[in-house]
Amino acid sequence: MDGTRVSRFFEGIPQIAYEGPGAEGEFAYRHYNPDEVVLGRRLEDHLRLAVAYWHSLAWTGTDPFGGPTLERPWSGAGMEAARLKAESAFELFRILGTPYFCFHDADVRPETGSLRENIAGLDEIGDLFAQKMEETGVKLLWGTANLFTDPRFMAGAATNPDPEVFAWSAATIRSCMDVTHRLGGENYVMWGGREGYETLLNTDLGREADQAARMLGLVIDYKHKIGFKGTLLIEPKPQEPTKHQYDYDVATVHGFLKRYGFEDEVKLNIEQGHAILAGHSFEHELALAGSLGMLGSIDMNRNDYQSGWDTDQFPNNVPEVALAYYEVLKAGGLGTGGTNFDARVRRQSIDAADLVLGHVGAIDVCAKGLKIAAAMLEDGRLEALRTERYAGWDAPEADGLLAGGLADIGDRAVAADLRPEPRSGRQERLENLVNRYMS
Ligand code: XLS
Ligand code: NI
Ligand code: NI
Repeated sequence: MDGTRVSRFFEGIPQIAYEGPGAEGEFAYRHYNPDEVVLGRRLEDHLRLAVAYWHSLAWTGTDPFGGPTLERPWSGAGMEAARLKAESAFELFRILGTPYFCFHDADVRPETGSLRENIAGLDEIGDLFAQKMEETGVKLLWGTANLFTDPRFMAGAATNPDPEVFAWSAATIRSCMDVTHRLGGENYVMWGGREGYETLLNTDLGREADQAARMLGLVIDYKHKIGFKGTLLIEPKPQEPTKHQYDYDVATVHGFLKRYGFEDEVKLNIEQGHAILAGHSFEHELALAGSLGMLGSIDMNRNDYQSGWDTDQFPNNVPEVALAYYEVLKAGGLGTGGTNFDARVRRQSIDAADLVLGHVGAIDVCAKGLKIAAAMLEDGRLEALRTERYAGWDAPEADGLLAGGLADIGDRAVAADLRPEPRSGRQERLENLVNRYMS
């Protein structure tokens, strides 16, 4: 193993430590003190930060108009490069002090065109991960299968018109669940990849939904068969790569799970950028998942509000992140989930320092956001005002007024000559209150 190439790449980059808001240099955490206790829990245990292998190790900087810009010592095909990439990954985790990582099979092993060899490559890197995890204490937040990059998946995986692709996908998912289980992964994620359509002219929507449900049923059975105790998570996204992705948003996935009876088996991995693409805010998706009892984990990033595609930028908007964590805290925290940085540096950010500092800034934004959210919750004024808004429903008169059927309620309302008084929703006052926590 050419460890010197890895250390040369990260040369001059110190291990990042908490130095407080007054820190002078770039290579420091100003807000992320893992041991700081917030609402009775260490910050590290609230956030459960994870580095995404695909963006931070595997991505080469390509875009639809240009080739690779990010030259890494571990770039290249073959198992030797894959092993070097794994060494580099753990060096990055050490520098950042992040407790978790996430990966797809295709991020960590070469694509060989043979199922047998792909699985063998994954298993070999899995062994290397096991050893590095043992040495460093870094843990696996989730594993997942890449069922979208190779051309065999161009018409989907589970929803493909070709049953052989379904079988290939099943074999791949099984191998990814096996390695996730073996590494003590705390969740297993299913993002729809190319489960969607480009044109309705060649697509049977009903059949494809049944195929997706069939695969999910197999995954759930297998999870129980192998005794995997982690959480199964579906990650909604409305479009990209397909024109219409079936797992559009939280509400759509919830409907799908209910329709096939899987709602108690699966939770949701919610990504900021995907929420924006679906025409929602991040906090909307989180609040809805929270109210459904389905909030599982978050893919933290930010999306460009003008672009219309998934820009996967590192988060840097503290008020947005604070409102997101407010919903997370209200839902009782992340449970087995965490904060996975599904985010990448821009393709001109070619230096090792860019890669490291992209994470550092994002981690501080999350730390600050979570602390603001905790302060809002602890202070209680926002929740008190919300409760007060619905207080009428808890009054005994409401029970009397609303008893019985539509005709009973109607008769009573007419007899009482009800004239409900409009009351302010106080939005501006609530927004002003929220802004007072943000500084
Ligand atoms: C793509 C998704 C993907 C999932 C994992 O848009 O965010 O990265 O998180 O397959
Ligand atoms: Ni994601
Ligand atoms: Ni995404």
